[in-house]
Amino acid sequence: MTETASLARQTNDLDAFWLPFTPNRAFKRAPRLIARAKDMYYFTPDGHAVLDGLAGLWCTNAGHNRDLIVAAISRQAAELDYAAAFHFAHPKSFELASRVAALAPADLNRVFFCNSGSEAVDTALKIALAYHNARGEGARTRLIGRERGYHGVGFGGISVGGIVNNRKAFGTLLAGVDHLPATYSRDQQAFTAGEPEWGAHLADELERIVALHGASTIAAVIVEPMAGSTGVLPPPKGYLQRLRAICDKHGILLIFDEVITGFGRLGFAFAAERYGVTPDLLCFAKGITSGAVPMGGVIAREHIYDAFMQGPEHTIELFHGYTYSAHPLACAAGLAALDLYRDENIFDRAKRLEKRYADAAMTLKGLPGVLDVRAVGIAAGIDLASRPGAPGERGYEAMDRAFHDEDLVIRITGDTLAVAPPLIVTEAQIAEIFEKAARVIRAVMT
Ligand code: PXG
Repeated sequence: MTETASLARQTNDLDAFWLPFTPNRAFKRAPRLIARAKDMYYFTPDGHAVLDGLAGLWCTNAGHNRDLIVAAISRQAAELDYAAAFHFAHPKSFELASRVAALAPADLNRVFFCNSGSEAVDTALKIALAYHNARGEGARTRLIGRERGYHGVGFGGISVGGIVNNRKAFGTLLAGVDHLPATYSRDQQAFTAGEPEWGAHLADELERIVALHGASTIAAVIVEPMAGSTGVLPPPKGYLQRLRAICDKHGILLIFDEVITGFGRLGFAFAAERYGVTPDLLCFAKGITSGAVPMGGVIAREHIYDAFMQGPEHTIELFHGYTYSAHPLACAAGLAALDLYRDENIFDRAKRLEKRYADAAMTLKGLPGVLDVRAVGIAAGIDLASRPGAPGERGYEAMDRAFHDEDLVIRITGDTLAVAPPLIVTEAQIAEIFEKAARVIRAVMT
């Protein structure tokens, strides 16, 4: 070790780590450090307990450091650290795929594994293109996303995504992408708990896009059933059904990005079940392992998979995959997480708590500067008025104060707060989270 490196270790130098999606300079001036976690709590290096109001980043749905998952990972690490998933496989990959397929509705029953939500999205987009290609409809190359959509940070995901800051610095992105309008209108739906009545007609914009480009050029439409990252936007009543019908009419695949909504966030294994709409491809990540090991994947309907199963049997059907697809530690963590979800009825628990959660979130209505509160499942978005000329400043201060003054982790996007705790949250903790949030909101309204 060089002298400098050894000094850096001793001083725990903050310079080398370039933090993702973080204002690095502000963070390094006043770091928010987390050293341990258990169930609903993080602990700072000095042992301070901090309530986790965001389930990690929408992923630790069963709570942190659950014994069953910890034990499964450590057993697996000792037994089989790695096995390739190209041309070989280990038993738990099949077991986990079967368990995931059993949770998904209808004939969504073929599971492709990757390592993150971004990879899941790029995988789904590539499967959609290759599916049409395999069926002799190779002219279907256009992909349709939605304004305010978040589909991770790969080039596919930011191309179909609809968040300007995630797109504008990164060149021309994928060609041939169009966007549906966002489904949110404050005038029409402020302070609605659950799915708003207004907005199903916005699905008809897909007909306009089809008329513009021609159905025979469009491969797929991708949406989050509930947009999480841009501030918890539940789908308008009937909207997803209408998208499904228009896709069917024109032979367009429908992809649900359930990276946040999967594994219980909306009270069901998948939002597809809550809304009674079956997509052709479903992206998942995060909750599959309750956040403990990186993993993502795509569930395909059987006929999609079958369309690839042609040609000589020794040939590869889909030229796509990752070194760590179906990683043994991720599969072990995934199986343990699914056991916990089942044995503790965690999805049902989320469903039962939904009304209590929405009521608690709505107590923020009427506080100064609160422009809207939305709640669905165990998720809430709270829009705060921006400080004149300084968009995002109030939100950032709220997140920082929540951590330092209230021992609470919440998420921000601009001046919108997101609150989505692990699904093991108790009624008392729900009340506590929103009482803390109320004090933070009052404090930043100066
Ligand atoms: N799709 C959706 C719907 C997501 O929410 C991704 C894809 C990408 O997943 P990965 O694993 O590649 O990060 C996500 C990720 C937030 C926040 O603050 C949300 C995500 C990630 C980080 C922060 O809302 N979602």
